[in-house]
Amino acid sequence: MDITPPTQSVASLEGNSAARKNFYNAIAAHSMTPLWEVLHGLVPPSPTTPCQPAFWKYADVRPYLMQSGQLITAEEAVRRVLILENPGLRGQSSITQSLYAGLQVIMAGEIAPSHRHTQSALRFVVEGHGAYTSVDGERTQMKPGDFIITPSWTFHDHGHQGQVQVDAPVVWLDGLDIPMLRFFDAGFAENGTARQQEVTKPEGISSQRYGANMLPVRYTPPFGKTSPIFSYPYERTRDALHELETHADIDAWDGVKLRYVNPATGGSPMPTMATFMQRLPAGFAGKPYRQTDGAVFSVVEGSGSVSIEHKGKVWTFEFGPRDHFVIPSWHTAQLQSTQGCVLFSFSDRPVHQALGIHREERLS
Ligand code: GTQ
Repeated sequence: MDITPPTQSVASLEGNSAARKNFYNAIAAHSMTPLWEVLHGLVPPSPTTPCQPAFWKYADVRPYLMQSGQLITAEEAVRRVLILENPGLRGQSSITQSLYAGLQVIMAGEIAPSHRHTQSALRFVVEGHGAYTSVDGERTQMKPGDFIITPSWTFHDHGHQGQVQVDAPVVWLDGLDIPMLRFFDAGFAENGTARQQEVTKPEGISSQRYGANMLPVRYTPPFGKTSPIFSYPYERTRDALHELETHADIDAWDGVKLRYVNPATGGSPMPTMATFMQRLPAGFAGKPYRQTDGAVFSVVEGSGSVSIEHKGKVWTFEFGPRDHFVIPSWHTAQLQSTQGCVLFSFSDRPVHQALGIHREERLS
């Protein structure tokens, strides 16, 4: 058997570039393209996200939120939101490749009409009092620091019960899995038949039924893979973090960090998004870490800084209350706080975990 390799020399192969171009053009007409030209980018040695570290200072953002309140009503806008668009993903309404974030503002007396969609939503209340959200016939009051859920395909509307022209607007962070559902082409939506859905249940009933570390004996999940609790009030989260800071070990990377759970499963509150609250004690200088799930942060209390490093480039954001920032996938982050602070964050970690692709490195 002849095992001599093909005799074409490297030099003559290089002379092939015109022939290759012709070949690529020929196959392009048949909707084909050569893998060898793109292979390295398709399976990179480590994540190469276009998502950039980004920072929104609330003092810069707030005046625009208030201006939007003069330009359009919540009713006309349906949702009066300024999208926090990642500078590396402009035009895509995305804060990371898989996640959407925006700041929604509702003025006293306004209503954001009822609709539902397959996209899951989280609300993290940033400022103001008097707003509520209704989900599946139950109203939940929104207070600063509360984490509230809108499960996939449940009718929801928002409102502000304060006195028109008197009470301050309410602002919350919306976190949705919009880019993920767009990727999967699995988005459906419809409007409610009424502006506001009928309130059919007493306020707080879901917390009483599912939120006391107990479940009904014959529990069936009311919202599929999503937590049966709509509201995780800040009061309880804050107390837990405060006690843990005083009486438990402080993690060298995270400070004191808790994840919110679906009480029926112990898993994340929503199938696509994990949510966290952490406290950095005063004088905390965290060790560096990186993880595949890019994360969006909302600063609740206190101040500090985050330093983000990637491929020799460094970003440093000095943050205070109501500021927002993003740590992209596989960027090395280090948290620091002189005064102490509380940080809310969310990411697409449950999806990474479901797929068995989640990676985390805690560096020293
Ligand atoms: O409140 O239903 O920021 O449907 C984006 C899409 C909020 C909402 C957003 C939405 C909503």
